[in-house]
Amino acid sequence: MADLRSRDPAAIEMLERAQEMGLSTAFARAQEIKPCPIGAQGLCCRNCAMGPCRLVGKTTRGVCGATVSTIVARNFARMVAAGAAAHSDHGRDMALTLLAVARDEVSGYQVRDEAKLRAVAGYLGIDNTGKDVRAITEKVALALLEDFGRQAGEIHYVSRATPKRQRIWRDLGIVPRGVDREVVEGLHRTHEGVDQDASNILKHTMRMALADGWGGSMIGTDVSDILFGTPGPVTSAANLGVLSEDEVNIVIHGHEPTLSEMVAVAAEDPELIAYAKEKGAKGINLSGICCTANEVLMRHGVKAAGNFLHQELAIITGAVEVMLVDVQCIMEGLSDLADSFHTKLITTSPKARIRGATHVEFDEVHAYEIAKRIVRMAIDNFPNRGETHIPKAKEGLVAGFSHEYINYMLGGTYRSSFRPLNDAIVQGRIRGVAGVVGCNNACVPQDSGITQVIETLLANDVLVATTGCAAIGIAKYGFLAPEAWDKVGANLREVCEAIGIPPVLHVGSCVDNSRILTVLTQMASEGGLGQDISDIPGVGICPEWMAEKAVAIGTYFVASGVHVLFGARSPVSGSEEVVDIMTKEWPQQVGGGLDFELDYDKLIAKALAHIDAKRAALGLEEYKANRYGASGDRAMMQWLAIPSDRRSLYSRRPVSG
Ligand code: SF4
Ligand code: MSK
Repeated sequence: MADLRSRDPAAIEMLERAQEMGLSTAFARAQEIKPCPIGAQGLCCRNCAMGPCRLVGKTTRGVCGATVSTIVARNFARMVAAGAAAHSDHGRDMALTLLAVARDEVSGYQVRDEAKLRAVAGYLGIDNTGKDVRAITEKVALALLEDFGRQAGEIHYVSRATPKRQRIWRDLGIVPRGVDREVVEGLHRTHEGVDQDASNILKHTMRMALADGWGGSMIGTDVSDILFGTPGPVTSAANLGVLSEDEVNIVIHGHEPTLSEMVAVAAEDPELIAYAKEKGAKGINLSGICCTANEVLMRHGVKAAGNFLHQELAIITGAVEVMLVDVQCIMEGLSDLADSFHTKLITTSPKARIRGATHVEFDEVHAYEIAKRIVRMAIDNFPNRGETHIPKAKEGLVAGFSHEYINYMLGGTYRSSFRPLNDAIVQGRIRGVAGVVGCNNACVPQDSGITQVIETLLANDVLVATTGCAAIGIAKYGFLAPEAWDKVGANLREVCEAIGIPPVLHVGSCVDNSRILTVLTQMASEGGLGQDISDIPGVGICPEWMAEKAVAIGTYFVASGVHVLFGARSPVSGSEEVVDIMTKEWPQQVGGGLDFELDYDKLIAKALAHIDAKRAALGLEEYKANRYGASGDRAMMQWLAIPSDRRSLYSRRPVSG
């Protein structure tokens, strides 16, 4: 019988060790703590001191008279507000770093991708032709920062959407003005006694989410690319087996790439490597957890120790000298666990401190010195290591498919285009596309939903793009490696082999879901698949979500025209009216709906039915399995056979824009 805690044998191995050692983990706590059924359905309101009001049984109104649908909608809106705030605060910090780079206020950072800088300047209406890169950088940073505090008008990147999408947003009155304004207004509207119409609350929820997707997150992605380089394919590995028995293990965890980029550089500093050897280690081994892992994986090939539910398990190996965290998705339980081993848990953000952790505050001005100091702390801790137990499991992967690289790989430097992808969908070689994203959730078996969904979509010739913990999750089972072709439908396999891509494209971290918006917009603009994202045979799926950020992402995809399915939990099941608004009213308004479907078989069936309905609406031929054979040129296999230090001789550079 399948283990109900995780599909990953490495996780089970570590959970057995935890049990033997009497250690508490999220897996165990999820069994012990039964979720409140009232709150889980969105039916508990604690927005004022006359409550909390729990609307169950005969209670259909709160003390103030609030209805079930108002309360469920308000709770959902507040989740989206928090999620949008988290992504956007990350984006703001990136933009502030860019400004500091332009003004020479920091050392260690620079504009690494000038082509991307010029492309972003173009989106912002800034003259991008001059030679003064510093001046362009400053103008770009200031324009991006305007998008947070703007009081009226529209955020800049609205202009990157298709004309049809822009019209839909304007007609509905949901074009975001400024990121901060939409989130503040969302919290105001959901305060006791303000907006009491579920449909109206949820309409503003879309506006907040759009401020995230086309604002904060897209800014986060663009600035990271400008400062650290736009990703192209890299090979690496995932799972706890990437930890090393004889090297100093530093695990970086969280979200923002500013510190982790510096640590990646410091870990290769010959002086520090020599110091590690002095202490008896063979070297320094850097790996990542959650989205920090994705950021440094796709730019440096740094290995991924695991996804969200692996953070505690990494410490339980006893082999981690330092776990370095910044913001988001960091479990407070890490602190107690670290106390049971020699591991130093180091917090770095003034926004996120944890009792019991060592705090080394990060600032961009002294970034490299701080990174070196932390690496040194890890080395000093190596001799304190006790008994270790590192699972062997790890899988190879190819990551780093930025939208620029996808564009380039389909057509080459001089004819970059989404035409081959669109043609493959039109012909039925690719049935449709799916973004499979999001977290692990300790209340469902780890990775089970992610793998079932992706395996079945691939077998049905659906091309999958993935981000966040879903990306690391699926990587652990080998699906980001070319061998995954064996598990792919014959039609899709032929296309992947011909282009030279794995069938699951690793697109990045959580903020990089904005790359999927860009890809979909470019597909819509290419022609042949309608005029807008909502016409494309595609779906968004979040099988194992847990974070408020995930519902913000789901909502901005819906508002951008994508039909989105969530597994694991429904935070709106308490109100039929809210469910109807999301599944019936939203598709009428914006072309996409949000459907919480907890049965994975049904979720997959709904996704395929939606893709087929979109194909039919476009007048495309009905999809047929095995219509095309497996005859591709195995380009990716050949590419991987080239030693990594010689690959640049063979591969053309991805272009920005
Ligand atoms: Fe209860 Fe209304 Fe107060 Fe909510 S706002 S806690 S429903 S009285
Ligand atoms: S880290 S938000 S657990 S995907 Fe981006 Fe993973 Fe979800 Fe955090």
